[in-house]
Amino acid sequence: MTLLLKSLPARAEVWSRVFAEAGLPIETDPEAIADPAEISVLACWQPPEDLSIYPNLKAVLSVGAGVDQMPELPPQIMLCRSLAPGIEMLVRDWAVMACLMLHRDIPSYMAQAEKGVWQGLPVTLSSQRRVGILGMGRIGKLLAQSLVDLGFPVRGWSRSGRPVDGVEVFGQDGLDRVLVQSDILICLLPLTDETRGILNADLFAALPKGAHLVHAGRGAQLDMADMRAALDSGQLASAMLDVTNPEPLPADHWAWSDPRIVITPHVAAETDAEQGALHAVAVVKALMAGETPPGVTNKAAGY
Ligand code: NDP
Ligand code: OXD
Repeated sequence: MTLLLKSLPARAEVWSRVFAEAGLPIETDPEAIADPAEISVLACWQPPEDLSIYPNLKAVLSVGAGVDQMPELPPQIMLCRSLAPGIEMLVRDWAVMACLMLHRDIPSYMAQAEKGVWQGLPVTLSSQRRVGILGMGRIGKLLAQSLVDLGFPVRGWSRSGRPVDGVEVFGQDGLDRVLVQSDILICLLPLTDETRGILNADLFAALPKGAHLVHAGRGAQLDMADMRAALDSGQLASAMLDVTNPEPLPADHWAWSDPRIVITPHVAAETDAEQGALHAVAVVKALMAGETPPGVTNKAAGY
């Protein structure tokens, strides 16, 4: 059972070593494959258009947490995502930072700094700033724990409404109950048919006036024009975005120079090569044992 990795040479080197240590075969150069029928798993960000060249392919493994960049796969091919543990910790760190930056008015202080203004702004206790998290999966759960530890009251929203310690989690029909109590709203949803464009005028209108937005899900979930209108009306006070619509954000896009918005270029997480390779080993071993591989996605749900 051979895994084919489509990635950069530096990553290929790490994966080759980890697979050798695990005693499993790996290919990192599609041109060097003698018999394509030996390839059972393809690890990549995006697969080649024609997968029929690998007639025994069992699974495609995304090297990132998201799978929205993947095309529709034939029904017999599983779609997995990376569960490399560094991913959720890095996004958690980024989202805690973003939440604290908006909580402590850093965009306003950055705007004041541009003009050399030394002026304090009113301070709010974390216990008085309610946070709502859209998406209570691997990242959302970890983030919620950190924010609870910092004293923020946290509510979460997920498809299932599955309970999470210390957090009130609402299911699909509870979105409004989360929004109405979200002074800071954090989006960590996967991009699916149901979540595309979810951060729009209607959603912003359901937030308390002057709320803050943190977005690290996917750019296509955000209507940037609606966000701008909400900022202009004061419905939103500020936003911190790791993902934008479109992506990359063009150099002359209005959002870059809007003092109410802080942007990072989709860098909240990067899959650690070693951890990614170890997860891929676990995927291959599970397939060899006839077990469900870790990180397998629900194709119908889209994540
Ligand atoms: P998970 O699959 O572990 O969690 C997804 C969460 O979203 C689950 O709680 C799920 O509900 C919920 N959800 C999905 N669809 C809906 C819906 N229609 N309505 C309500 N809730 C929904 O994903 P991760 O936490 O690992 O990652 C989340 C996303 O973060 C990724 O898909 C990716 O888009 C983004 N990401 C961004 C990165 C960056 O660098 N900016 C890095 C890594 C990830 P349920 O629990 O019921 O299944
Ligand atoms: C991911 C990402 O999905 O980096 O891993 O966005």
